[in-house]
Amino acid sequence: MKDTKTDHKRLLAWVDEVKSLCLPDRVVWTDGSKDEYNRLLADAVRTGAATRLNARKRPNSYLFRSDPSDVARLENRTFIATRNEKDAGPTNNWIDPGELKSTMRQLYAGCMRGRTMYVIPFSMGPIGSPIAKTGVEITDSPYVVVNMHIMTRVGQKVLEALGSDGEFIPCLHSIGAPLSPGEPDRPWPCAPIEQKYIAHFPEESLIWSYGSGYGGNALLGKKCLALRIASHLAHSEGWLAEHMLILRLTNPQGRRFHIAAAFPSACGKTNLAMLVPTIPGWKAECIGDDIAWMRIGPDGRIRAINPEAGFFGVAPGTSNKSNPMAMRSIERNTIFTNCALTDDGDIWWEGMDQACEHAIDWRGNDWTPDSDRLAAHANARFTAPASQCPVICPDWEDPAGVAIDMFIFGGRRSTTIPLVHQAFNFDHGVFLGASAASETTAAALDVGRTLRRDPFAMTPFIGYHAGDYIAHWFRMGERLGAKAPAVFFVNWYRRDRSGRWLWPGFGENSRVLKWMCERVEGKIDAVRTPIGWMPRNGDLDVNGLTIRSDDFAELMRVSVEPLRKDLSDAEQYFAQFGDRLPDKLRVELDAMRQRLAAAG
Ligand code: OXD
Ligand code: MN
Repeated sequence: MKDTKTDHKRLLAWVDEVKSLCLPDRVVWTDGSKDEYNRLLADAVRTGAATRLNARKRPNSYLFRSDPSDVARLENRTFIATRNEKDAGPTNNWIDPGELKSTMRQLYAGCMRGRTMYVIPFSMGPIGSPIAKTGVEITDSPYVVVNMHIMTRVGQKVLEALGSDGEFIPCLHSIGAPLSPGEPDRPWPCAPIEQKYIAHFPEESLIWSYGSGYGGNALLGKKCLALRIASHLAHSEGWLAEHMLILRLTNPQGRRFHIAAAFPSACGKTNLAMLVPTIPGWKAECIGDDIAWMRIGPDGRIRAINPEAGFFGVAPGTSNKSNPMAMRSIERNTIFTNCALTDDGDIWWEGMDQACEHAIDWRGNDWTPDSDRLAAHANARFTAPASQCPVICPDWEDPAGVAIDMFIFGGRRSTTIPLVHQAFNFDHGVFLGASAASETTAAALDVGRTLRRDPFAMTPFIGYHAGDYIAHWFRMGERLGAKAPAVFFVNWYRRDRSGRWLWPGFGENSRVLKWMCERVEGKIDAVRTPIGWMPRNGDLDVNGLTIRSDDFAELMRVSVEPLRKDLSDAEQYFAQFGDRLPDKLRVELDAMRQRLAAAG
């Protein structure tokens, strides 16, 4: 056990309490050093939990394979435990906090026997920044410790900033797999599904997670703290904690625009965050790829920081075509989870640039292209330091954040929603964000696609009632007044009748961003349509792009009938919020209905 380098009484008392409950063999305070990181990974290789990749191919990088039952976030096992069930709202799973704590205390009792309990002081946001929040995660997973090293700022310097009485958010995690004396460990120990709980107690800013070692269930700074608990805090303190990338775009004249954009999982958020513009003279720099914390600054504008320090990205589909900057970010010092291992000791996944003839798949079995299984799990991940991204913005860690010029919402829609439209005003923008939806599957074309309503891409991450959350966005708009960012809605995924994509996407999306910037600058007019402002003929720069004019017309088509159906689907969804649905949303719904009636 390392010497404890804090005299923070509440923290020490909590660590003692958890130790007495979970009964680990030893307690280690993580110091955040390179040495500690390397030592933990060397141990993981020695015990068979990880494979060190070929250092000539991918220096200082490792591959972990999870248990097949522990591969993703578990929305059904994620709980918002508020005193009053109504406060969790219809989009969250609720259990009474007393009952949940008593169930989980029984699971935690002795759950770290035979293991080391790590105490990880971490900061979300630059250490000491007024926008940052401190958390302390207690875990019995070395995999969690090394991932937290990359995804957050960890260790002694956080304790120093915390001082002897600073506020911290306690985050308790156990994989739920105690070891009896002499019992051999498994490469990825975890508890059975029915014992897994990802529990949030927002009224006391407390997180308890049990049974899963994977991603958002276990790296508690990310979805649990930076979104669910932070969204609850943001609601009461008057700021925003959002599932958004942050991007800086610079036009050929040197004017900078800052964009915060929300898309549901698997809609290309990381790709847009690291966009390489195809239009001459434009430059894009990444500030964050998943989470934005935003406050109104002294100048009355909304300013955003990325609270994370790394990328926990979905690997399959990432390639030099879809995201060259992500490929370069993961060339070294990266942890891979559930990717395939090639014969020359590198990683591989479906959608990578080069084909693979033979590999060991994510379950540890031989794999060839003839296998009827995927080589990498569809939710295989890379964990890489943000500082390794070649297009990371030089001031991405500025504690003051960047002033946001525009919000973008979007989803995966094969029909109905055009490539781009702009909200008439901020309230209309809140309506666009609130009614966002995305297709959950791209299986058979135009049959069996299910549409999931996902307000602000936050459904799994709102730590309180979703109706109150929408009302909070309207209130932020009232406070921002004329300084509120412009709001846009995009759909990169529209298809023609045969299922062919109509828009090339990736770097070409810069053309759409250029139109937005010109709108923000007030340089160009737009066409008023029932859903919002859209580009006039010739305003969207398609120079050098081979796109057929009939495809372009289809991409931009606004048809009343499908939009009416979409509106009624949204209304049915909103009905579940009852009297917590803000009046302003009802006003926007009525206005949209009237505009469609007038157009039809
Ligand atoms: C993520 C997610 O892991 O949104 O970022 O699921
Ligand atoms: Mn995400």
